[in-house]
Amino acid sequence: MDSSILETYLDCNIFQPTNVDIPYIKTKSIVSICEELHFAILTGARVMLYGDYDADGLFSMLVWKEVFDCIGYSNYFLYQYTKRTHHISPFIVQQAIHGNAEYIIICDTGCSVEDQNVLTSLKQYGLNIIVIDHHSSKYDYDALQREINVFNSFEEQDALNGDAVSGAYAALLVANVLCLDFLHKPLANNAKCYALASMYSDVVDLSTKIGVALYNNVVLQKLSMPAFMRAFNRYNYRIGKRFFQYIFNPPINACFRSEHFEDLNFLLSQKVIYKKEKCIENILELHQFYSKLAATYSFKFTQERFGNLLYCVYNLEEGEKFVHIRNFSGLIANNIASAENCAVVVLFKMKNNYQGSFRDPFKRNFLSFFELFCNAGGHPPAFGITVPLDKIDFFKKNLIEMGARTSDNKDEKYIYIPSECIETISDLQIVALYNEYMNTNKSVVLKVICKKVSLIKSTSFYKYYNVDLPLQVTCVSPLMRGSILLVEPCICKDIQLKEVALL
Ligand SMILES: [Mn+2]
Repeated sequence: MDSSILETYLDCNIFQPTNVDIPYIKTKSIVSICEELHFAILTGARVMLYGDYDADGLFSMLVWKEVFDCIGYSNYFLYQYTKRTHHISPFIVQQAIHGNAEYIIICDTGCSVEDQNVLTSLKQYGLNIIVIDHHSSKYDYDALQREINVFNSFEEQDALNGDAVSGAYAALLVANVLCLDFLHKPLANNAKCYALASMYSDVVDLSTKIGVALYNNVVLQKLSMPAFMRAFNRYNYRIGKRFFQYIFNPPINACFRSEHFEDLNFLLSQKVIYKKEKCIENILELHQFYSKLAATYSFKFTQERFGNLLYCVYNLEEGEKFVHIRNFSGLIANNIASAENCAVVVLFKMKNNYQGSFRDPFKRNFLSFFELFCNAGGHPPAFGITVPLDKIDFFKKNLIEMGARTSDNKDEKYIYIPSECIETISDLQIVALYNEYMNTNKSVVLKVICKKVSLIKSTSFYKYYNVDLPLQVTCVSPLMRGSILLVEPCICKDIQLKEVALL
């Protein structure tokens, strides 16, 4: 790719070399898991799959399902989601026994102190346990490795060049060694699609070497979607950031946050998934319902402004009709943050504590500050918070200080490129691809001053304009000559230029 003007704006190293192979990483722990699974497969043992209660956990489970389907191994079953937790659910024990499991692959959880009881009882029933996780934990990893077969990509990040991966990608790395070295069969393409989906759902930086390799493998090779994924793809998007961030991941998240598992469990039990499936319809409606509910709740919070920080609280009564709204604090914080254009703390006051989320639209690192005075975990500009009832004054005192020090946003939300830099479709392609990798960093937008504008067509959602760029601009707001516009090159069906803001 040669575009010298773009090189001055973008870190073009990300494109070089064109890296499309799923990394082949063979740690001692991965090899011993593969030996165990290889033996299970050779002896026809019954395998149970378990994933954490979130999109990444589900996708981890589906990585293994797809790997087994692809090699023609059918003696396995999936955990049925029951009651939400982020440690291994105690319900795993009865399901394992009831399903006659001999092996269990536990994904996206399992390494923490709180998991040890369940692991012990599984062992007492004679089950062979495999844990694949990517979370840091206070439990001693060496000790855990002596007790069970475990690969934790966070603990073993040196083998991954220091880069982070999602739970499902960690599962894929293990499956890759299993398929290449032990089974001598190709790694399921569908499994790669789920691993990629999880990098977006778990907000793990995709612009790393290992991340770019997965993206390229799936997207540049134009892999087709697994049926379960395709069932959600009503607007025929291509696999990419937009599809995962707007179409596929949000309804899946809604199932977990609303703790509504009936439709999801049903779909997971099906051999064939039809596009017009009623359960898909239900999940999409559930998502719509909770998006609207979150938007409504956004106005119910009392707001206090500390400098450039907004502090929002809502008292969740015990008889509250929609108790699960407490799991949507991230969505509410997003709503408020984008309306107010500032960093936001959103807290639900509950019976025993406050819990909620922090969001910064400018993607600054606030997590390390919050960790100093409260229980916070997640990603630097987007994380969850819990505060005990009696610590709220201390928490507020810290917010006030932080607010006073938080600068007005000299920091920009995007990387801006003047639209004159874009001459050809291939320039746009470079920017669009760059944006695909940027799931945790700022994306690139073109600043367009409309010297000429002509409306091409208009639908109920969008207007399409010609504005002196190699592609039409998709816009919600009306444009006229002299309008100043920010547009983001992205990939939905093809490359598109989507309006970000009308200045
Ligand atoms: Mn995860």
